[in-house]
Parts: sequence; structure tokens; C-alpha cells
Amino acid sequence: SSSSSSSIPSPPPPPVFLTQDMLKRIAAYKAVEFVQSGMVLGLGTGSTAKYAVQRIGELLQQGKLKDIIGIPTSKKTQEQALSLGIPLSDIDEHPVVDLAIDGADEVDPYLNLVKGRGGSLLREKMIEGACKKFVVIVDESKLVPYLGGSRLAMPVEIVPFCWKFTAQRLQRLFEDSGCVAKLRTCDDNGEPFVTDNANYIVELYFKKDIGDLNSASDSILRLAGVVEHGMFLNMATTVIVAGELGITVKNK
Ligand code: ABF
Repeated sequence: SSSSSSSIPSPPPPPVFLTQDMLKRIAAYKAVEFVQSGMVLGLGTGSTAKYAVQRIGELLQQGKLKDIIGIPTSKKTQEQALSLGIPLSDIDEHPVVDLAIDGADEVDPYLNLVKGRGGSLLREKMIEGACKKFVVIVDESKLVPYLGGSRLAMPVEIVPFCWKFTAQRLQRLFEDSGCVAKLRTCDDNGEPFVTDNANYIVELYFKKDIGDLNSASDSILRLAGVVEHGMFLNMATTVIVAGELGITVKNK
């Protein structure tokens, strides 16, 4: 039989569809363009930051970057960086960090952040607070009109001692915003989630805007039993947002 298939036009190429994971990688690679040889670098935690750490390791191995000192923000990132051969230190040894690159859970229009759903907010805040430049990398799903408004949780790291008492006090602090406080537990066994610093995490859920962020921050930190919260106010110097339509770089 004669073949007619050659006259059938080939189907159009499939539309280019970027997965959320691809967007995370695009943002991470863009941020690594800020890295220069000789820098002390804060290494973030999470599924976006992991691409930045990977890329830094690659550039070191290729000899395109030299004399980098990495300051990991979690035990998990420490392991990843070690496996890539990135030399590591801490902020005791290097109290001034040139640049940190890390993800976030929420970014508001003023570049204030919610972080800590990865559970490493305390070390992140200590290290990123010591940075000359703090570059945040997100896909566009992380952009919110105001913090705490995404109906995802705002994490607060607390000491395990009488955690119910502290969770109650936190909930009461924001009762006007319809706050509900829940202890973070592990998915596999329902046990309390334990941070790298041997603390617990309480998740705050809000029904309404919590208003002034600085006073919210102050009142949380005044509670005995609280170690740190996940609002990173006025800390990011740059936010790189990867979206379907390209990369946006927002500067403070
Ligand atoms: C860490 O990673 C956290 O502060 C933040 O919670 C999280 C973001 O993770 P991902 O990039 O996986 O969304 O930086």
C-alpha cells in the first residue's frame, strides 16, 4: 500500500511548560551569578536553595569559582555542601558574611518574608542577619499581598518545655486575627518535629491580617519560651522571582 504518512504535517511542538521545580532552579542559578571568588557565603535550606548550593559546588569543581567559604543554615545543607566539596565554616569564625542565598515561603511587596517551613529559621535568621547582601530566590507562587495571608502557617520556634503553654500564649496574642496555634509534627510518626537546635515549632494560622509586622514581631519575641519567629522583616536586599513569563529581580 502506498504510504501517505509523509504528507501528514508533523504535530506542532508541545508548549513549553515550566514546572515549579524548573522555576526554582532558574531563580537559584540567577542568584549564583552574584557569587564571586573569595566570598563567605550563607547557604540556604529548602528545595529552591538546594539548586543554588548545587550550582556553587559545580562552579567550584569546574574551577570557575575559587576560595569560597560556605556557612550552612541547616544540618541538611551542611551535608549537601560537604558532599559537593564546598569548604565550610560558621559565623563564630566568620561573623561577616558577604552574601547569602536562600528560599522563602512568602514574600510581601516590601520584600518582608515568612520563612521556616523548612524548619531552619533560627540558623537562617542568625546567618542571614550577618550578611552584607541577602538574595532570596522564589517561584512566583510565593508572592503574597501581606504576610500571614496565604493561609499557610507562620512558624515560631519555641523551647520544648511546656510547649502547650507557649502555644496558648501565642494564640492569645493574635486572637483578634483569629489565630490558631498548632504544634508541628512529623508526617511519618506524628511525633513533635524537632529543629536542628533541639526545639519545637508552633505553626500560627491567621484568619485576618495581623497588622503591624514590627509590633507583631516584638510581642512574639517578648514571650518567654519563644526562641525566634519566621518573619524576616527588612532583611532581604534582593528577591529573584522566577515565573512563567521570566525572571524579575526586585531590589530593596
Ligand atoms: C527555607 O526553605 C525556609 O526558610 C523556607 O521555609 C523554605 C523554602 O523552601 P522551598 O524553597 O523548598 O519552598 O529557606
